[in-house]
Amino acid sequence: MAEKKKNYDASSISVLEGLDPVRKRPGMYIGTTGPDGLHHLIWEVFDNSRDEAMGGFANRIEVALLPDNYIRVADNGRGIPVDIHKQTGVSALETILTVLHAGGKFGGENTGYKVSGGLHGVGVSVVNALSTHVIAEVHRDGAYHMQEYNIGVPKYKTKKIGPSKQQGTVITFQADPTIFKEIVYDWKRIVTHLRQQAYLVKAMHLSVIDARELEETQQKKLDLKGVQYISDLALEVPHQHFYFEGGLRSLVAFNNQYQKPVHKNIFYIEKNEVDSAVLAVEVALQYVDDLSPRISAFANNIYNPEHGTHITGFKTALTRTLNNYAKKNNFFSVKDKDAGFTGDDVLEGITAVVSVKMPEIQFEGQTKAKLGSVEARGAVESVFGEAFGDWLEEHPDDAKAIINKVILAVKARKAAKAAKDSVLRKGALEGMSLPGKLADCQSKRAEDSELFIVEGDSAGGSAKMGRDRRTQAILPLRGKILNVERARIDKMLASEQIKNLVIALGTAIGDVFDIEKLRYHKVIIATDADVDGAHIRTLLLTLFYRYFRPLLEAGFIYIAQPPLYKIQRGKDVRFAFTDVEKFAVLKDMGVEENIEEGEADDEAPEEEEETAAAAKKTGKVRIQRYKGLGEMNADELWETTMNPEHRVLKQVAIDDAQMADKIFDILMGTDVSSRKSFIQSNAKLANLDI
Ligand code: 0RA
Repeated sequence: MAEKKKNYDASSISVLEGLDPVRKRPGMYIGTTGPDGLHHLIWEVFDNSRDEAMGGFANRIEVALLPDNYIRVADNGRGIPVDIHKQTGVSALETILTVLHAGGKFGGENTGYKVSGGLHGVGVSVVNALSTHVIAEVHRDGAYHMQEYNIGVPKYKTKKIGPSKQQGTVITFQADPTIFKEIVYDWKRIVTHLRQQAYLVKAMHLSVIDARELEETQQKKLDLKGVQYISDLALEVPHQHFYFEGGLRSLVAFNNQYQKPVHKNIFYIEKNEVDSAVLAVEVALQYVDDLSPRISAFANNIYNPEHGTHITGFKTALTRTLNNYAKKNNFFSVKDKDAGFTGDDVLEGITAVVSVKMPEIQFEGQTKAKLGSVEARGAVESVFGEAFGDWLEEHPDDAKAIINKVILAVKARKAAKAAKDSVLRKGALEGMSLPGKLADCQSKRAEDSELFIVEGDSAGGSAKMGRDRRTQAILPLRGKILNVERARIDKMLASEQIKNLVIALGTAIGDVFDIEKLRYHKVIIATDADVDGAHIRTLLLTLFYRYFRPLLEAGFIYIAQPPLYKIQRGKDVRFAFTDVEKFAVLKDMGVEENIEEGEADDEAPEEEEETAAAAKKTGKVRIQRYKGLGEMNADELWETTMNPEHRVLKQVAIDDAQMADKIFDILMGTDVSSRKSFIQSNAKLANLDI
């Protein structure tokens, strides 16, 4: 690609520091040495290539997962400089890879585009320090250069291998297993993160390839020397390609793919060089037929799930602009003195993405979840407000549809408020005695207490008998709970089931929600391993997602994993949680034949005992498939599902709030056809994996 800005050479690197501190305290640089930190290595290397694309110097990036846990990131940018750096006396390439903070000092004034995000942008040298092996390849000025490193130490000087017609950088690294607890890359997570990144750089070709497992014939093709893109080798492996001409506009369209838009056109504005503190503001939005807002915020391409100053500015401008437009175009009745939209009214059903780029950036807290820089607020407010006002004037059909949608929200708000006030103020929840259905635990310390939400009265009965009553409380749920996705708080609390649950949790709900009052630090959903069970679980997760999100964020919500099979041979009783485990158990018992399969609810209990007794004598193996929790007796339920020493719990995490939101939308929202196709295509997945 053509060079745009002033030429850069090695002399601009100024800060010098070795890599020892990184290996001593990796957490300081990449957060954790768990899965987050491991994946952070990829983001770190990718970010450099992405910045090269954002600057207009590259338009193609490839991230490849290779055998032996190698990760490879390639781009067609300018190539990392290879000339000798004055201060270090070694190549700029070596300096960037072996000197802490050196990478970040490129860009800024030199290139005018690179913006540093703090945790991101710690530099590729950190990745080098935490890798057993790194290969850096540079195609630049007609030549192909290379250098390798072991745990951050160069194996040889940067060397010129030969001529090259290509241009760009390829970084291949292998994370150090003595640093990371476990080296397992999560394909889904990588694809999700990179897709999101692809939206942030317009018209960038981004490929993600999973070439970890290759057949022998394919393996031969994988001689990487001099090859810039593995995609070009046409391997038969999983891969994804992302290319979004419209940038954030495409992201809004993607977020709305399962929704019903209330107007046709997506609003979009991009403004560069807003003022001295803000390099760029970009906003896209479209309203859909839904109640909740979905706003995604980015600062320097870092996703901010907790929003911050840019979103504050956005909301202020949104409210003001829509009020002005409605007033000017006589949408408000003259008689109504209280006419006007509140901040909440204009957010109902909005899908928006706001992105800012700043040379100096401040986040609140360690995780970069919330933008703190004050300048972002005014910049977004003025850039977006002005552009959105103009757009409304130029798109009267869209404007009218949006205003009508907001007017509907106002009406609903007034109706709901009246109902909610009566429910909440009258103390329907607070001070109310615990529901009779709840078998509470003895402990009053939330840290020690667990609440099992159990499907059905019969399983509830077994759970009550089998539990450790000191710390385990049981709340049986009868049948389906209300689908809360589209219901308002007032309607929800009219449901006995939900009211019981809310009272049991102790936190109350809505404006008066208080996580400090939570009565259990483990809230465990225990439903059957069938379609109904999956549905109830989804409904509960929707409820938690919509109204008790802090509980999800704090990691208080779990899903019990009851076994699928009981396998018995004489006195030898074992449980299997998957089909694979079942076969392993059978193999371990030394049987592949002579198996008797049974289902408890086809047989009377006496018969079952007889069969078991017969099994003891003949050495026959009996396999029972549990259709529901209710089929287990109290002891079995305790032993397999409730006993903290043996049970398996799956913690529900909102790793990616957007992804969870999407699944709930599909499963619970208005768009019936996409729900159908989602359920059909995911029918085999037993767990709703959010
Ligand atoms: C420093 C200076 C220049 C480019 C880069 C670094 C650079 C780094 C990475 C990391 C991955 N891909 C990259 N591409 C470029 C500017 C070089 C110039 O002015 O020619």
